[in-house]
Amino acid sequence: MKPYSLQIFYVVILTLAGILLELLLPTLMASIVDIGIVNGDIPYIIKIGAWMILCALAAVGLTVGVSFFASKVAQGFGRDVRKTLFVHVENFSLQAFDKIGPASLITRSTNDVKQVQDVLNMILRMMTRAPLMLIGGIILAVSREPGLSVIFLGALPLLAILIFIISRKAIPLFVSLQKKTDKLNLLVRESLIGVRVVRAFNRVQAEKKRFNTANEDFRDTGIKVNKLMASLFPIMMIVMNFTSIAIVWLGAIRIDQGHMQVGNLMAFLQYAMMILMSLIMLSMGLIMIPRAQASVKRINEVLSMHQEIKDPDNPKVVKNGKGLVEFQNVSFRYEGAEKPVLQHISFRAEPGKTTAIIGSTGAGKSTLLKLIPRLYDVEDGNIRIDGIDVRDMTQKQIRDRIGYVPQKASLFSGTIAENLNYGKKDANEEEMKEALEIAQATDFVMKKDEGVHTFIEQAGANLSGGQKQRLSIARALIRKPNIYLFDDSFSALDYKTDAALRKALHAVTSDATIILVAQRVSTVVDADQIIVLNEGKIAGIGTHKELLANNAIYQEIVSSQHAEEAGA
Ligand code: DUT
Ligand code: MG
Repeated sequence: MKPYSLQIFYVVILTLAGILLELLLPTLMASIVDIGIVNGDIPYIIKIGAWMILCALAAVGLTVGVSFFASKVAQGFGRDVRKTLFVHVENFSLQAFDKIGPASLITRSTNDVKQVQDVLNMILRMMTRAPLMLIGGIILAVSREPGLSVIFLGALPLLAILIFIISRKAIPLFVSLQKKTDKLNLLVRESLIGVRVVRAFNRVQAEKKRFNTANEDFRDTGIKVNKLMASLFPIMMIVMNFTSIAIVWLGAIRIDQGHMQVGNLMAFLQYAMMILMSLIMLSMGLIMIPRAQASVKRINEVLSMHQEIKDPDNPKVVKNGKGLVEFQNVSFRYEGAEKPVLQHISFRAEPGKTTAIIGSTGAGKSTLLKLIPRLYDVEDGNIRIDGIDVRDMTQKQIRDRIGYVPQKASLFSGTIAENLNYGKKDANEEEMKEALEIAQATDFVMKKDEGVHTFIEQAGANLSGGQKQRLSIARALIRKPNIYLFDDSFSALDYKTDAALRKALHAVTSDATIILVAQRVSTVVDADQIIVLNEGKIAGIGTHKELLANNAIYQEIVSSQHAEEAGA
């Protein structure tokens, strides 16, 4: 809030001025009645009346000003928090990211921030106004008619007790409402992303039901909260109206006895209403604050998640490194998993050579690749690039040298060129063409009217699986890194394209270290070394020939694929 101190100061000053004017009104009215009407002095009535109109108009103007500055502060604050959250989440370790999950992260950085922002706006407008009004009202009322003020001794504690009871009930409901928003978000997100699967498996009805359950649950809690909040106002009105009755009654007796004037009673009544109204405003605020607090807690949970993967204080710098990758006794487990995914992995992937990793699904191949750019940190052992532990380098330094093609090609909405720019920020058209050529993507890109400026929909929805994969390869190639990581990147390509791509790749990446994960034996046969991964452990390392001669698991993979091809 610090950057907004000046605006907040304006809010307080304008509120104070507005309240002074409003507090003046009943006093002016009292003098109209007690002096103007009692003496039949018409010019006096008109003069004071004009003052009253002026005060009222000025008060309106000031309130507009208050709203203006309050909105500016609240909106600005919301924007700042969203920005901080976004930047923080982008730098998050993936372990932390997995823990909260994208659905909740989206709710937290939109809906929760909005809650806080709204309450902030309300605090600025009402919570500065209400206490000032309360104090001013009490001073003026008591100084005017100390005798009548005893009524407040009854009304105020009663109101306070009621407010306390209601807020005690409402606050937990607000917290659970926020959790249910998360759940709704999760379900909507999941079924929208999986819409094709949902339809293909005739799960539309089931999805509807799943969504309806969550939706109704949300509604029920929402209704409960609203019922409670709705009961607040009538209860307050009852207290207020009975207070007015008591004031008029006692006031009438006092007027009858000649202790008080009519105008005074009218003014006192108005001050009493101001006092009670400001109490109601305060109580509304007190109920809204816990609601925002629930959101604040959720936001802080994200902000306080420290970045588990940190750059070292004194990073080592690689000079003229060729891209030698070494695993030394590496073990790794995902957060919360009981069994490690990888155990005692040791191997060397040398520059100018291709290291292939093969193994059944779930063997840990993708996990192994993710450890190299430090998307996750190893649990045990170490990974070295050119002899330096990856944890002793800055993440930027490591990643600048790596071209990673993930198993699931993820593209961003934008043009093909913009997507390639993720690989290299300032790549020119020439470089793009070259990368696309090697990735065997030229054909389909150039077929499009706009070439590299063709627009790609969110997540590459308007491309085929193989096209996405090839663009994702081109994105890695354009960086010209020392180390290439291909995670099953040729799986969606037909045999011919697969072979052509690998041939073209070979020509340009002759000095680089290539580590590729593959399912097909045909993709790995030419590799300089093949690592057979089985349930997170290395079951054998060697060339195709060597493994074929003496590795049972490799033999099994080869024979099963031969059988498949023969069958086809
Ligand atoms: N796993 C997790 N969390 C993740 C990713 C994977 O718990 O974020 C588990 C699932 C699996 C194991 O780790 O049991 C290995 O997964 P990986 O993706 O490394 O397997 P793979 O060898 O790449 O399988 P595939 O050939 O299906 O790509
Ligand atoms: Mg995988």
